[in-house]
Amino acid sequence: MTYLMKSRTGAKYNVVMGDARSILHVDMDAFFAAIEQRDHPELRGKPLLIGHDGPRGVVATASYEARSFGCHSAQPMAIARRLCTHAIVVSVRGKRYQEVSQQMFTILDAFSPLIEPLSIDEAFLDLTGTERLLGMAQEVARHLKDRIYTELRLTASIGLAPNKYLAKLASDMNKPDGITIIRQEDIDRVLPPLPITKLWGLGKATATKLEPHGVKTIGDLRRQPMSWMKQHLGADAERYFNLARGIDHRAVVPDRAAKSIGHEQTFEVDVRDPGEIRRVLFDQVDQVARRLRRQGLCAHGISLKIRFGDFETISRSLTLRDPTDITAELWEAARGLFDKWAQRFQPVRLIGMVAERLTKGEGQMGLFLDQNRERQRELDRVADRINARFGATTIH
Ligand code: TTP
Ligand code: MG
Repeated sequence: MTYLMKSRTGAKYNVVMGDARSILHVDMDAFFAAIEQRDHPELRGKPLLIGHDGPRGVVATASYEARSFGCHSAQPMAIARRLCTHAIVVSVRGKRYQEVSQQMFTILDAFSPLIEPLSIDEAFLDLTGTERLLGMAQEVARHLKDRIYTELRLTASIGLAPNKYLAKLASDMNKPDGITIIRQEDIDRVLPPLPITKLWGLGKATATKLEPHGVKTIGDLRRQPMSWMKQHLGADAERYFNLARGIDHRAVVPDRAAKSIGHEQTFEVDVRDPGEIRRVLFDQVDQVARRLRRQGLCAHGISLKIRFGDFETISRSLTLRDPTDITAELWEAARGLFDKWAQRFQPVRLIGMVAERLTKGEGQMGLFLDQNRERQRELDRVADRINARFGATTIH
């Protein structure tokens, strides 16, 4: 439990008891749309639909102006356009959003060593024990939002809570541009009225299944005994039982503990030009290599993921002769795999690259006697420094 206390001088500080944690969840507001409005002032204040404007097009996200007409992510573009006839449709600029995402994560790095990325625009930060260094969680949240706005001209919403589930729930409660705190003592007031789909992982299908039993809200579910839960929710019963009571012991797992680091991109239409796929793949390798180096990791293997328009997905992988974090070496391996596959190229819907079987990098210890490798490594270091100062894709 965390209590807020006031000292005689009026300064507030946290008294943490037991195993109480302080978890922050940050989620950018209308991320792709906000970037477009920032980069193109003429789009500000207008309803935007980001996505491909074709018969098969889907909305990636809608600006808040368009959301008031009922437009939202994953909606067919044709339907969104009907709901908001004056909306402006803007194509997805994946590379740009990745760049801004990296800048956002660089800002987060200053706030906690324990950062778990959840998606392109959201992350958990464990702030437990950082009060003396950074101030109280609320102040950290405000400061973080200010930094994001000052440096990126974008707004984020933040949730603060004793665990991951509640923090994520909280960040969604006052979107956009909000800070929401759920304290231990708020749980029994905040959770019961919410629909059960607010339980992490519980989808519409399960909700529809439970509805005939009179279970619509988290409060309804809390009234069911464990035997009922087991009967209707099977292996997930215990997890939902706990979540419904605001209990979630999962740790914030930083990226560096990740077993793999990857990037993938879905195209709006199938890409017929192998050269274009190769360019996208190069960017992915570059980003992955940079993340490996930032986290002091080397990959023992890589794999490519390729999906076609009919959703068939194949993968190709190889083990590297020496584990590496060197861009040129990872690219050589990825390019080799790709070119071999591309001998019988067919149009591609999604391309992805993953660095696998990661270990703490040997690179930093200067064990490499191979001069050529040392030179590559120095080049990467220079590029990383320049990119850190001037933004993500200044130099390859
Ligand atoms: P979200 O954080 O879910 O959505 P958002 O940032 O646009 O809006 P908000 O958080 O304020 O509700 O997703 C982040 C980005 O990921 C989003 O801008 C576009 C992309 N995205 C898709 O491409 N398809 C999807 O189905 C979803 C949900 C998101
Ligand atoms: Mg978001």
